[in-house]
Amino acid sequence: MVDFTLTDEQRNMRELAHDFAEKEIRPVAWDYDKDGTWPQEIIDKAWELGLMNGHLPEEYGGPGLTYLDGCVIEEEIAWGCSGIGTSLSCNGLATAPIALAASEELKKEYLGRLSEAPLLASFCLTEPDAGSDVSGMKTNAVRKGDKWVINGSKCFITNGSYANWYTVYAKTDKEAGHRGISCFIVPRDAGVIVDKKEDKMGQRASNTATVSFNDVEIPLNHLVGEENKGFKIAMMTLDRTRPGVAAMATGVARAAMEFAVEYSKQRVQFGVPIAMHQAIQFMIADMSTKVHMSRLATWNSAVLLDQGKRNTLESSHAKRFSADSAMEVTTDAVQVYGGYGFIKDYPVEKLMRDAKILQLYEGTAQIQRLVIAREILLPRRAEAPAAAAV
Ligand code: COS
Repeated sequence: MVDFTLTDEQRNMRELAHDFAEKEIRPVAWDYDKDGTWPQEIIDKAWELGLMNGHLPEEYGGPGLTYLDGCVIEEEIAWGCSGIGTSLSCNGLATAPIALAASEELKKEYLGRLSEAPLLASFCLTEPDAGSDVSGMKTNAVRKGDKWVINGSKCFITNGSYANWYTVYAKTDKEAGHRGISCFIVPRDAGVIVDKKEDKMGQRASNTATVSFNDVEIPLNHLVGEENKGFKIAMMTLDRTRPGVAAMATGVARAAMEFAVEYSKQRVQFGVPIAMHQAIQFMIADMSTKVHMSRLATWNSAVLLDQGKRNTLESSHAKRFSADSAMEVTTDAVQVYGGYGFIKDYPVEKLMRDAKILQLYEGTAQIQRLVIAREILLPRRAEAPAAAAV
């Protein structure tokens, strides 16, 4: 049956998230953006209310929400502020590889930590010379006695300055390309260095840092999954987290559309509210279609995961379409505001800046197209169900 009717429980969750976004996030979002303020207070409150770590399985102290539940929550939070939303949801990215492939011992310890306190974890894949091309990474891990020794540097790491532990990808076989990458858990206190906090165009309340590993030693059992199987773990992780980014993009687009609708009813030009002009009506109509289609694509990609199916194609469809739509809708919202839209006193200027990163992080719009093209031309879906052991 094709049915996207939310259950009573999902509607309640959406209401809780919306209420939180409206009362706790919106009133401070533009101030936090201005100064790039770290939203620790909001993180603590969201954690208390169960608006973080929804994905954590019940056996490790989490609520075990579905992927669809997560998308419903993330759209509302991003409607409030996608920068704060990124800070709140990043644990999902760091923990997906652990839930997929880590030993029971690691899951208990590291997933358990996030259930017990409002702590953060970061996902460390990108490097200065290895963004889209994951296999080009230089960070390496070498086995020495009863330790792994990690050396290298990761950039653009969300929550990097504040993370309690890091999911780190490193080369364990330099000659083997993508088949020579492994995944590790690195606790912060193992000696992780946080080098640089980025000063960003948008989503300024989120923290983006460079983290480095200089002879950082971790126990052998901190390898996640099998040695040299990290690339697949990373790809399977992104299949699971791109729906969340698509949901955030839907929230940003929806917020921009709502502001544009309100403004168009108040702003009078040529003797009538500008909403009476067809030029504006068509922009509003396109915004509404894009928000609607973004949500449908997002929910579809999440539901496939909840059904235990591989969603690589749909996840990239959702991420690509929703992020591009958020950029278009926020740009048009600025257009509806006219010159005022370009001024920081008006809300849509921030939304347009915030939208840009949605087309960049967790795989650029071009990488999503690459994945889509490959899935169409060389379908792999039969080969690997979503929950396949890595
Ligand atoms: N699920 C499971 N396995 C997957 C997979 C997926 N979604 N996607 C690829 N794989 C597997 C392939 O089946 C292949 O397996 P074999 O080793 O058995 O042949 C292997 O992974 C390599 O796949 P591929 O040849 O497609 O790898 P490429 O090096 O060409 O890279 C892209 C593919 C570009 C899609 C990948 O590097 C990517 O997603 N880059 C963007 C990374 C990103 O999003 N960065 C953002 C930072 S994270 S916030």
